[in-house]
Amino acid sequence: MRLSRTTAAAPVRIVHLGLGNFFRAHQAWYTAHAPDAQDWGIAAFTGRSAKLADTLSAQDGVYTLITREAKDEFEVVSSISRAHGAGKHDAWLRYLASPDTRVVTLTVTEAGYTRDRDGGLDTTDPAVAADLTALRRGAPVRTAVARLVAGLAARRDAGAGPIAVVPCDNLPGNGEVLARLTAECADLVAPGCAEVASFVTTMVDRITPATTGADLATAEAATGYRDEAPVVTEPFSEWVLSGEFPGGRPQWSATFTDDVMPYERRKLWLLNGAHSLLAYTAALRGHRTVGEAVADEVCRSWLAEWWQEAVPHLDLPAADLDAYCRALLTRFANPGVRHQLAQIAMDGSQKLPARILPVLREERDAGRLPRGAVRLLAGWVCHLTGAGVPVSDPGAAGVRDERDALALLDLAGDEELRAAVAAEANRLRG
Ligand code: CS2
Repeated sequence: MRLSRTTAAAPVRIVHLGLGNFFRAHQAWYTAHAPDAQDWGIAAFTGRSAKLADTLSAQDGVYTLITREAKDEFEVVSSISRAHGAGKHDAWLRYLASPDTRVVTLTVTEAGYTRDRDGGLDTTDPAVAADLTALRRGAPVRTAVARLVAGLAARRDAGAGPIAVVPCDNLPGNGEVLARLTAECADLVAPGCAEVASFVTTMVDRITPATTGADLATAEAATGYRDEAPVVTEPFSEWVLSGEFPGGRPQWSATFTDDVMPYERRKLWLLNGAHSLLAYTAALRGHRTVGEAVADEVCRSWLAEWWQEAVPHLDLPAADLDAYCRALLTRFANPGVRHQLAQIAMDGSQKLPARILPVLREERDAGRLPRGAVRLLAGWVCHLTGAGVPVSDPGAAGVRDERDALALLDLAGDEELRAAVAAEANRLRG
């Protein structure tokens, strides 16, 4: 029997860009669990391929969330009322121009923000340049910022009222980042349209690996129906938000605060930084998943070293941070979540600045050479130069050695750091 919807779909009031596993384990799940879920349906658009939208549409938007630890728990999540492929530009514009829509959420990955080295809109990126031309002609666009600007312009022209824009990617100050990019894009093609948007900054967390064929079989055996797109995730989840929702929002069971930054830095440095460290270094010891890596005491000692460097730069009580790191080790060791190092290794040039640079800079300013950060960078250099998991990072094309790699992070001038990274990379290569 095929999975299908058993309750009426909620009216669409949220539009999402970046329909994928993380969104389905996180924001869609929070929305499904809100006490007013029946009022807040989601229209979710994929970022590129329409495949997942087609698969979900064939089962009325619903899917199975498999929450894994020692055993599996299965639940059907039904907050996605409509799923659309990325190419459905007119549908996107219609939702954005509707007064019923109150919130736009985004999960487009770090690279999806198409920023230049200064954090502004990268107008030299061919996809961005093509979209700017298309926006001037009112033609369909593909990049996230251009899609948002097209939608906001349609909303402003329709007089549909203000809307909250909620980026949910691992970037510090993601609300401010997206506000800047949107304003820069709007200035070029539709001045003033971003005024209808209230940008919300968020920290999001839930470890969500790619789904495997075995997961489909497990879900079918346990539930008795066939789901072509289940999602596996861990029990832990966290969502911290700061900003205004002028048109309302679901009663999400999340943390609302004035300042997301302390949570964001804690998560980006301690969790994501640790992930990247393992993705590049543990792979050199033959491991393929985060779970395998943390079963190796050498890798655990590398994590401890990085955490010891990062923790003193965080503005949260030391005991809480200690507990946070211990909990991370348990989360990383979760036997049910087979999180591939290759998945985490992708797009390092976009991910590493948020994950290690603030700590590294402060350590260097204090005259120290932090070994954990050096090891992470050395692992990344090994990865980019052919050791470890395969490279998938358009932003790091053409890197030949540690000089090229460090230049991507604006660290090229630090000769002492370069030498340390080169020496460590040699050690890691064995
Ligand atoms: C990971 C994140 O792929 C990656 O880069 O570090 O996706 C991580 O699993 C999530 O941020 C956890 O919330």
